[in-house]
Amino acid sequence: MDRCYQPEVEQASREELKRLQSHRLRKMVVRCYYNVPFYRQKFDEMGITPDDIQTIDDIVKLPFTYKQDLRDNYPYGLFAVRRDELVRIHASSGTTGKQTVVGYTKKDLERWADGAARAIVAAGGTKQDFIHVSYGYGLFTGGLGLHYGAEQLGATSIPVSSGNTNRQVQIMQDFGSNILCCTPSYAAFIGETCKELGVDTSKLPLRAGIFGAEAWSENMRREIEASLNIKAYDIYGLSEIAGPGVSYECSCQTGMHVCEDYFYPEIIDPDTLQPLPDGQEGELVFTCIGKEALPLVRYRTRDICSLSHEPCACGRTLVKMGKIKGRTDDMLIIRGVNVFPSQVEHVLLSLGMEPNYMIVVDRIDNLDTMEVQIEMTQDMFSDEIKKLEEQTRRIKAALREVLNISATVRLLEPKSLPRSEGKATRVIDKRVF
Ligand code: DLL
Repeated sequence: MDRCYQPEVEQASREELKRLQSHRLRKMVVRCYYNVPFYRQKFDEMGITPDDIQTIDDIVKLPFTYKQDLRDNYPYGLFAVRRDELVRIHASSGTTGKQTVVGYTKKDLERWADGAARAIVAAGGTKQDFIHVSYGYGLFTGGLGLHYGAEQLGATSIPVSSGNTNRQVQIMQDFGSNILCCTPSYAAFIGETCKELGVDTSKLPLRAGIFGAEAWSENMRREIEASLNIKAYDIYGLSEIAGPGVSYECSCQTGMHVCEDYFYPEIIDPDTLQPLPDGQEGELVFTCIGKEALPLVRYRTRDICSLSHEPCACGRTLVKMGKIKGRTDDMLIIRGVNVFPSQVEHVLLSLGMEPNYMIVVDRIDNLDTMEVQIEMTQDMFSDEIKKLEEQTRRIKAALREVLNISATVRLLEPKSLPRSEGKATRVIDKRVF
């Protein structure tokens, strides 16, 4: 059995959790109805009042909230507290349109730090550990999220932030980092840099990594574990709900336990909007039952995964969400076939390639085309042309088998694709819709 940071919640019975969730949902609905005009109007339109919400099962009566609602009420329109109660602002990166602004009260920050502390303990962290935080610090929630989680636990945070990769390796060696926190793509790059610098990672005190903020495959996990000689744990979060620590992996690594005392998850069919049972994949929806500043109701994350209430051998009773397959808005539709970048990554790594690739989608003569550009490893680079052609054929066949469409494969010279220090960009879509 794993050690837990807050066993009274992480190992609570389903009945206890349900009682707590019902109590918090009732309080939250009152807060939204009386403090947020946007929600009052929505509830009124649907003919519901706070009295209609008694238990957590009543959650299905509530309206959904969309990213667009945050944009329409930019920057602070959905906040449920006075300005003087706010202690922190963050914002989501937002590649399209306006970024979304989120706010936290002191209590919100403590609860978010609880989530991140739970994640560190679930990854085997203790007060004795040095937590090397290489997520970006700033409006992005990654850096400060793990930072406060480490301090809340009583561990020692090393707030390196992202970038300057040689220096990251130097700090890991000199300061004795035990747990590395960054995006999986940056972890892969740090592993590659260690190799280049001739650093023997088996000699480092580094034991574990807490990696999230982007989708990554099981093969990518194995690749990072081997290159850094650690155990790699997944962590999930999103600015609108809280940063990293909304859910986290335990030593069983069969899904991420959701902090469902603060963030209540549902899976819905994105087309019919109906809730889906355990095990079925759909869109993840969160309700912030434990937040004061920005208590979003049934927020549609666009992330695709499934939930499981199966007992976990780690001893935690908190529901688990499966690995995120992708986002509904990341999914590429190529000649009518749904393709997730994570599927491409899975194929490449299973063939022993490195996780350095780019997917280029275009439309030529009204037909979608997909090119997968892959960096050759040093070994491949020295191979003869015939061998390379054979490799290309093998990759093409494997991609076709998994994706059900054909793609062209272009092998690039080693180190020709940009490395990511944060969330990696894997797709260039040149089509005009
Ligand atoms: O990425 C918060 C975070 C920081 C999570 C550090 C984990 C570690 P946003 O920038 O708002 O927040 O992006 C949120 O990133 O809706 C998912 O699509 C994706 N995402 C986050 N964690 C994971 C994960 C942070 N473990 C969006 N696996 C989310 C897959 C993830 N996707």
